[in-house]
Amino acid sequence: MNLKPGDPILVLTGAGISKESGLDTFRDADGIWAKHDLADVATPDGFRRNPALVLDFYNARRRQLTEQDVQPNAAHRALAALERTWPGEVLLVTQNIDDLHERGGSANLIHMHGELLKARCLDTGSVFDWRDDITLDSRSPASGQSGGLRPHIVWFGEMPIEMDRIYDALMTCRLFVSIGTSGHVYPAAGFVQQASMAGAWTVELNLEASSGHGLFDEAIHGPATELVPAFVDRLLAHVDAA
Ligand code: BJW
Repeated sequence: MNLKPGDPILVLTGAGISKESGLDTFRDADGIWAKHDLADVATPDGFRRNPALVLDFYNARRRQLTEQDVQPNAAHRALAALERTWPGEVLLVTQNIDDLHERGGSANLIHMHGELLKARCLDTGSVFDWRDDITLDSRSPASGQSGGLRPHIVWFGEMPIEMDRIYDALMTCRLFVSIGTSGHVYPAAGFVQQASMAGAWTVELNLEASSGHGLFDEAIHGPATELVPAFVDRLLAHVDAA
């Protein structure tokens, strides 16, 4: 890896980074898609067909995040330390809808698939902080309509958030690190090729080889709470040596 202190870094995270905090991944054997049909709970059609089912699915996940003792782990905290210490931009793009990166201390962060603790007005598209259940009767603060809210989540077939900013960062980063994602969902699964074509060194840190592991310059496999702090230490050694 030919990286200089100050070179821009882009980190992509997925559900695997929050697994050791107690949140399920999607495609592992015990994952969310083993218990729920994604066409029912994670598509605009599913929401049109049965909004109560979709709201319940996200209400339960929101309650788990706010009521159970779900805390950021060593991997979330290590990425925050990287952002604080690296003498250049560290942009964190997460596919996760939990708030564990923020609570771990990260600030330069894009939630490309939305946020569990936000709600969106169906009429105006305005987005609000929202920690309670969303029900069929919840009133939108923007339109005043009862039943006028949906979770602020990017479902299949919808455009992920802040894609222009992400593509700009993919073109300029010198290091691209993908953590805890299976590489099945686009456009995130294609980021490694875009960063690589733009000249970045690319690294996968994942429990097991992802579907696109062969596209990375380097792939290290194991639990995020071990791999990420060790990798951040390795990067920060560049700063100490400079
Ligand atoms: C550990 C670990 C530990 C376990 N330590 N690791 C080609 C090009 C473009 C689009 C498409 C395309 N083909 C199809 C599409 C459309 C579609 C898509 O990708 N479908 C595929 C299934 C084929 N994509 C879309 O519709 C997206 N929108 C879109 O494409 O708009 C048009 C567009 C075109 C071109 C440019 C830009 C835009 C929207 C996707 C929305 C995804 N939504 C979900 C659900 C909502 C959020 C929620 O409910 O939480 O987002 S699906 C679900 O998958 C969720 C996740 O964010 C996402 C990714 O999952 P992730 O994070 O990778 O989890 P897993 O479970 O798959 O993997 C976990 C990994 O962790 C595993 O590898 C484990 O081994 C590992 N792990 N423990 C480290 N301790």
